[in-house]
Amino acid sequence: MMEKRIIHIDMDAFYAQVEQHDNPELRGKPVIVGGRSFNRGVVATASYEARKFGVHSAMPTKTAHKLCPDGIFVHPRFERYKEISAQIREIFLSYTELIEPLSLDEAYLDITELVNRETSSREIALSIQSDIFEKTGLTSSSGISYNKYLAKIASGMNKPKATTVIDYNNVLEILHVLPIGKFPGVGKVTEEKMLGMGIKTGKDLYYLSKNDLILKFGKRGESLYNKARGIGTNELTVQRERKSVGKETTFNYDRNDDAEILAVLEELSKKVSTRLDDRQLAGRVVTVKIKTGGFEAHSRQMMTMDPIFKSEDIYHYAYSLYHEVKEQDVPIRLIGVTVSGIEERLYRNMTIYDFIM
Ligand code: TTP
Repeated sequence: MMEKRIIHIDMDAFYAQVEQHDNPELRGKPVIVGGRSFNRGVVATASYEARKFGVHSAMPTKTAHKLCPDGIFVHPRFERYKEISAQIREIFLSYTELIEPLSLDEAYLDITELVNRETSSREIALSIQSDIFEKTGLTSSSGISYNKYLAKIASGMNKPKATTVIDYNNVLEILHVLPIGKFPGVGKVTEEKMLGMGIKTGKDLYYLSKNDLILKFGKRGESLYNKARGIGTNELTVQRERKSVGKETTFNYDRNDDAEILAVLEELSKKVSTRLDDRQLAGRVVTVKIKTGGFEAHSRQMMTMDPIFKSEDIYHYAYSLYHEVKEQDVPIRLIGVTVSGIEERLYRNMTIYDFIM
């Protein structure tokens, strides 16, 4: 079997670059895209000029102001980013249908079939990046490797405007010096924990035994062990259109106690939220359904003001729907909550409310 060739493509400072592209007077300047509300706003991203001041994604706008008082604060224009994202996907599709989008500006492509004696994977990546630039005027970076997580590491290594290959001959050398926080799947919390244990780089990780890692990090220990060694999946999850995300529970006896049932509903809302979050999705319709002890099914649904994904927002709607659908003194055997009207999320660790000016 032929070794897979996976490309990870990621636009450079995406939202900020779009703003600088569309408004030439912003070029070369520290541009900070995000919520402008001084007290509640959050930075979505910053141009490379602003990053020099230490400004970064998910930082409160207030902090960004302090670090970079001359920064130009810009409100995000999600519709525009979505439009460009669609143009980029068209370009990907002109190469292959094996695409796994990760967010608006980021995707894996499996180009194994396109590589041959005349055309290397690097040339294909460069060609995609130059198509993107021609069509949108925007720069991107790409990483190429034999599995997904290595391709992702590679695309981040030499940003911006870079094309980087990780192969068997350089993989350990690269992983050994990689800061632990740069390993995909190692979030802030795990990073802190690792630093506390003296694990600073991929090399430190490499020298821990599998048993030790499993002991300290549970199920993820094995994946961390593999990640230190260049081992990871090369199978893309080619996106299907998702219509809804729902969870339900059947009780082991019919229930009538509101507090008890609502506690379950809250748990279900959390699960739906996690599912949406994993896939960077949000939805506009919440449905609660119940089945009575007599097997009658009832449901109610409600449209939300904005696409939602946080568990407290889902539960907020589910809570009032429950009170509409549940009849007093009629015990139920099943309850479920579903979010539909699904769309891709335009912002990650924040809701639309964080952008209120
Ligand atoms: P990223 O690709 O993570 O970052 P980036 O494109 O801004 O910069 P880099 O060149 O370092 O890759 O995110 C893509 C877009 O998603 C980003 O431009 C803004 C948005 N975003 C948020 O809204 N919140 C976040 O916390 C992050 C990380 C990104």
